[in-house]
Amino acid sequence: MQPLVEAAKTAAERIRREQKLIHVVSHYDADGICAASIIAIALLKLDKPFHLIITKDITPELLQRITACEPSLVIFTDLGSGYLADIAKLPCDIIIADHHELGSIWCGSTAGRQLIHINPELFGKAQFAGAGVAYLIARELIDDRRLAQLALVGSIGDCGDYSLELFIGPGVNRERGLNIFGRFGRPLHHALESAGFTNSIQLLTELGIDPRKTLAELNATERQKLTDALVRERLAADANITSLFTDVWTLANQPAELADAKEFATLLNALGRMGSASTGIALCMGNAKALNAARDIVREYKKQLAAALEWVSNNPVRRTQNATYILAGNAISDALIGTVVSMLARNGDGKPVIGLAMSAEGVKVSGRSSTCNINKLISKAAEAVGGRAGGHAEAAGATIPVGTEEHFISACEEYLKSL
Ligand SMILES: [Mn+2]
Repeated sequence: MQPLVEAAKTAAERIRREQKLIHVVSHYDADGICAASIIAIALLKLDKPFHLIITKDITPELLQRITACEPSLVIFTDLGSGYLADIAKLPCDIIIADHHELGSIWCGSTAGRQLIHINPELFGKAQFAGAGVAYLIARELIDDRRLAQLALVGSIGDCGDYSLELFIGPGVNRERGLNIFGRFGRPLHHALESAGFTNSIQLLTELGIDPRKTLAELNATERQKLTDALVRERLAADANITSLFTDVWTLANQPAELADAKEFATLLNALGRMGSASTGIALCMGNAKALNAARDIVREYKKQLAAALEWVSNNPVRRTQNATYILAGNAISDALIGTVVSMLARNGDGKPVIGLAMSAEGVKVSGRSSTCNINKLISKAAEAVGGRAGGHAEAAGATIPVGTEEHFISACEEYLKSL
C-alpha cells in the first residue's frame, strides 16, 4: 500500500501546483462518476478551475479536443491505463488514476513532462476501484467526509473484489444485514419478490408488518421477526442461509435514496448509461435537487432495460460450445448491452456471454465471463478486426468496425478453442 500512497501524494502535489484550467476525464459508469466527483470536490475546495468530461471511451477525437485547449495538466480517472500510447501524445503533464488492465506500463518523466500513472496493479495490489484510487489522491488534498462515501459507492458499483475497510469512518457505516436490495428505496414486498421470496405480501401481513414499508423503516422487533421468518423459509426449502446476509453500507447525511451505498451506485450506473452522468455528478457533489431529475431518468432506464430483456427472450441468441453471443443490432442500445450481458451471465454457467449492439462509433461489444479472461479474449478478437478494447478479467468491452461482427465471433471462437 505504501508505494501506492506515495504515488497518490506525488499526484496531489502536482495538482496543487497547477495554475491553469485542469481537464478531468472520467468513465461514465458509477465508479467513474464517483471518481470524477471525488476529484471535482477537491478541486472546487482548492479553488482550482477545471473542466470535466465524462466518456465511455477514449477516442482520438476526444484527445484532439483536449489538446486544442492547450492544457498543462490532464487527469484521467477510472480509465486511461488501457490507452497509454494514445494518452502519452498529449503535450502536457498527465495523471492517470485507474484500475483497468494495463495496456503497457509507463510513469516518470519524458521530454520535460510529468507522467503519473497510478493503477493498483502496478503496485501488485488490485484492491482498489477507480474511485478508490481517486480517493487516495483527493484525501492528500482536502479533508471531506464525502470523499470516503463516494470512494465506497464507486467501488461497490464496480462489483470487483475490493477492500472497503479504508472507507469506514464518520460518514460510512458497515453492519451485517439482510441481503435484500432496496433497503431505503423499495417497498418491502417488492424488495422481497426481487430477492426471490414469493408470496411476500402474505408473509408480511402474517408477521404484522406493513408491506409498503421499506426495510429501513422497520423497527428492531419487526426486523427480527422478518429475519427469523426468512431464515425459516430458506431452511424449509433446504437452501443456504449464508447468502441471506451481507455487509450493509449506510452513508450518513444523505437523502434516503442515496443512504444505501448499493442503491446509490445502482442509481449512478443508470444515469451514466442514460447519458446523464452530469446528474450523477450533481448527486455526488451534494445537490439534492438533482434527485428529481434522477428519478425520471431512472424510470426511463428501467423501461428500456425491460424492453431489452424482452427482446433477448424473444429472439434467438447464438450458443456455441464455448460461448453465448447476442447479436442485438439496433434492438438494444449500446449503453444497455453491458447491463443485459451482465444479467444473462449471472444466470449462466460462467462461460463467456458476449453482446454486440450498434453504436455511433461502430459495433459496441460487451462481454462477461468467470471461466476465462474475457479482457484477453475480447482484446484479441477486436484486434483481429481492427477494433479497440479494454476492461477486466471478468468484464470487458470493445468497439469494432461495422460489418466485422462475424469475423469477430470467429476470432473469439478460435481463441476459446485454443485455450
Ligand atoms: Mn471502474
